Amino acid sequence: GVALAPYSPLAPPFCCLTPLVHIRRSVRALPSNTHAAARIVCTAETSVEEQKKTGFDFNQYMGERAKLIDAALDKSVPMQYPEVINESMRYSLLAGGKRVRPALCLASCELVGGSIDQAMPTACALEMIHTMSLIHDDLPSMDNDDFRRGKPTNHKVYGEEMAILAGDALLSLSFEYIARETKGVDAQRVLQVIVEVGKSVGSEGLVGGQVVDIKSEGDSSVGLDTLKYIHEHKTAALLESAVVSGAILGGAGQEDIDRLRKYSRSIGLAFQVVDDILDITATTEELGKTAGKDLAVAKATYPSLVGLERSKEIAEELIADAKAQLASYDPAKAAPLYALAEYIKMRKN
Ligand code: GRG
Repeated sequence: GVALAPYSPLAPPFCCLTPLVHIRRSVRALPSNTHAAARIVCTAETSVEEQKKTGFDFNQYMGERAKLIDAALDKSVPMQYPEVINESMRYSLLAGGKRVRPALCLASCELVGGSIDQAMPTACALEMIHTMSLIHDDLPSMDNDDFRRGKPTNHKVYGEEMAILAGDALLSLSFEYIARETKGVDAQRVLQVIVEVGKSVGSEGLVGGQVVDIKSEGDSSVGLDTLKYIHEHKTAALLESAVVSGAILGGAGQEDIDRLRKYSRSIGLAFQVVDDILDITATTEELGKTAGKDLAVAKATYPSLVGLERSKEIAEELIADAKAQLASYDPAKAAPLYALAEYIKMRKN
């Protein structure tokens, strides 16, 4: 694979801050090139092939989008008293990451005729929520992980108390941010977005998925239905609310919303199926987080239940279903969502 979008992972002026006072001795920093690998990585062949077909340069597109998103995120959490919590929030929020959820939100908004500005506050909010879920997921009481996005996890740097609070503060800020910063969108639509995002985070979304995931650990009777529930809630729900929120903010009618919801459900499940595959096929360096974790804790995954080859076919089928939902749009306008779906299938990290 090749790194497709090399750009500065941490926005100034905080790129020089190294608040590592709480790092335990056992934590070794990953090699310095890990950070670039924690961004958009695809196979060279695939991206070239896709580009020839569509004339759309996904690499360039995501590089530009991530720069815009990173700049907006940088502004969203200012450094102020008590500094340590803002530093901890910024540490994880600006630690890189592929920015798939905000990119989906912006692309969906533009597809239905909206602008980047209309969707950017929600795009930032989605990344805040995603980041807080990663911070909490990595805690010793959950997955107990040392590395995320190629760096020591939040609690390894700031301690558990601060990591919990940083997650809480990011979650709270996300909803405040949508309500406070969304401009040029009818208030009713902003409310609709808050409901959509809220639903995708709580017990009907991420939290519900995480609960069933935790309860299923070590249970060898977990089957495909339970696994699908976990994946659809823990991972797909936020991707769905990213796409659907973008469409709502861009002024979409019900037909477009329904179509894009179907698209997002397919890419959402595919995203986690690919995650399951990468856990056994990619290295810790490539992933920027510990590889082989699912196998180590005997977690049910698509490869463990249906095998690696069938898992790849399922991802392929889901992405084909997603792309089919875009058939009625102008191909040039749908190119970003089309390429994002393709990327989710081919991604290497
Ligand atoms: C949401 C209130 C609230 C609590 C959190 C811990 C938890 C409840 C849920 C876990 C959610 C979780 C960690 C799901 C995994 C989703 C996933 C596939 C993450 C990896 O996403 P990428 O590959 O990561 O987009 P980057 O780092 O690129 O952003």
